Amino acid sequence: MAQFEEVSQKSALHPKPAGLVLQYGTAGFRTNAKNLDHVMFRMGLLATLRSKNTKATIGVMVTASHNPEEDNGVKLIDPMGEMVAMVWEGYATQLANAEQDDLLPALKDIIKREAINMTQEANVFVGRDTRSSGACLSQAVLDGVSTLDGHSKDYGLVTTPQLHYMVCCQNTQGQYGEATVEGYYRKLSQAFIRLTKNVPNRTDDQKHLCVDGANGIGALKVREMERHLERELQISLFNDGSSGKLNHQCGADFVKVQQKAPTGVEMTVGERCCSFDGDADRIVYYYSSSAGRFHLLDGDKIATLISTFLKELLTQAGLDLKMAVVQTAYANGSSTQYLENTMKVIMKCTKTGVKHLHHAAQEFDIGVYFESNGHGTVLFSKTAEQKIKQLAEDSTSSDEKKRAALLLQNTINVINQTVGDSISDMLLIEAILAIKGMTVQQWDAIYSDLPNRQLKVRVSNPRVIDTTDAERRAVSPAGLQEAIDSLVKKYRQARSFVRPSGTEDVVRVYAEAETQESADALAHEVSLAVYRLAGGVGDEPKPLH
Ligand code: G16
Repeated sequence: MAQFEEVSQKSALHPKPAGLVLQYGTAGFRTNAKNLDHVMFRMGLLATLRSKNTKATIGVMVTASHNPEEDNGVKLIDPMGEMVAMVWEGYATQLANAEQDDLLPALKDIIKREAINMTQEANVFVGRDTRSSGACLSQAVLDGVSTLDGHSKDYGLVTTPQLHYMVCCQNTQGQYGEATVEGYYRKLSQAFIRLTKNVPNRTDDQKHLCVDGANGIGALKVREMERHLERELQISLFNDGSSGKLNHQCGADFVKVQQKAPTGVEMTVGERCCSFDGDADRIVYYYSSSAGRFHLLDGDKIATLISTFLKELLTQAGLDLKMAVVQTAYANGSSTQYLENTMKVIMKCTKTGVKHLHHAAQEFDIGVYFESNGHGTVLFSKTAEQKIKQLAEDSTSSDEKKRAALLLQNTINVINQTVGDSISDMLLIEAILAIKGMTVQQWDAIYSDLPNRQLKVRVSNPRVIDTTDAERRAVSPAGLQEAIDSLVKKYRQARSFVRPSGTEDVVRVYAEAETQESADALAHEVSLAVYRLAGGVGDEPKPLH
């Protein structure tokens, strides 16, 4: 077939560095941008196959999200805007690692296994974040698509969740919205304005928010969106990319892991601030108190705020819908306890990676899922959406029920259900705070986080660590879990786990305990155990204090 000859010819223009082995990790491939040209070309080929296979549009987002500027990566998006199916992650890894001569056989193998009709049309949407390597790399994706005669649409600079949204809109024939960036702004901002417009006594302070754009794509896009918000939300934007470096000492990952304010943000005492990450699919909030203390409101606090709000509305509406909150092992123990025991919400715990949380959330009428790092959204089942719509349109229902149903309807429209989305989550949080007349301090006071610490340990191969029980226990290397168990016993209210990162070449260590000193000491001791038992490289981890 002519297509296959072209694959052979064109792939030679996107050569694979010999011996390089990469894995489709937590959220796609991620490494130094210099090593990614062949991966991008091949992901263009794979997305075309996936499109033929599903008879739908597929998305390819060129981004390394929270990683440093010099890295890049790629995330594949399935027809409903969700992360690509697991079995295709495996194909992605096979294709990325095939040496030049093995590429065509690897491609043919996928075609055979999935019984793909190569005469079927294919459509691929491509987007990229602001990394300087992005333009060339997305061109390589487009080359891959055209090599297999696929059609493509290049959205250029967009946030990751915007591309997920476009894919979903396209495949639902516009039912989810219009597959344009303007359409996205219109849908979200109209819902936000409907939610907030009639809130009585909203002060200027409540309408004002400081946003740290991480010097990335989120900064560009939030600025574009602002004019649609009719001053119902007034944003002071910092780290807008005009001078600082992407994700450097700023952005959601920095703020969450370091538990401190980003550089470049002028915060006044008590002011509500938030940070996006490098591709604007995560968000965390924070403020500083008069004593100079930094207060972080992470994904767990966001999930609590949203699920409390939704539960209240469901009660007011008299709707019997099953709601659950999905978290990962990183969820602060206090948040899980509060949601389970005080709020009486169904709780689920999955492995890290929104693909896992998303699937777990789909099992409920309303699934609120958030990772502590601020990556999350809310999913509504078709049944839930229909019941809410019926109630909102029912002329016989009481004013209270109708009001709750209308709020729920607009809430659904402000949310990007395809994936976590900094901009959409920000609008939802701002609307909830406005409707509830709540300050960021009152939100923060819902429960107190257990002090915690996250560390990274470099080892020669992070994958020697294997885990079970939603990553809460290590099954290898031998002796590691026993070591963690005996360290945890030394501290009160303590918990710790370790797992290989799927986006960086490190092992992640998490510890929480009754005091910050204990959490820090435990995290350090567990890091040492990892270093010694899992083949640490470089210097031994040093104590934090
Ligand atoms: C990605 C994933 C998240 C995950 C994070 C860290 O985020 O989408 O679900 O929590 O990586 O993963 P890991 O601990 O395996 O490195 P992002 O925002 O970087 O795409």
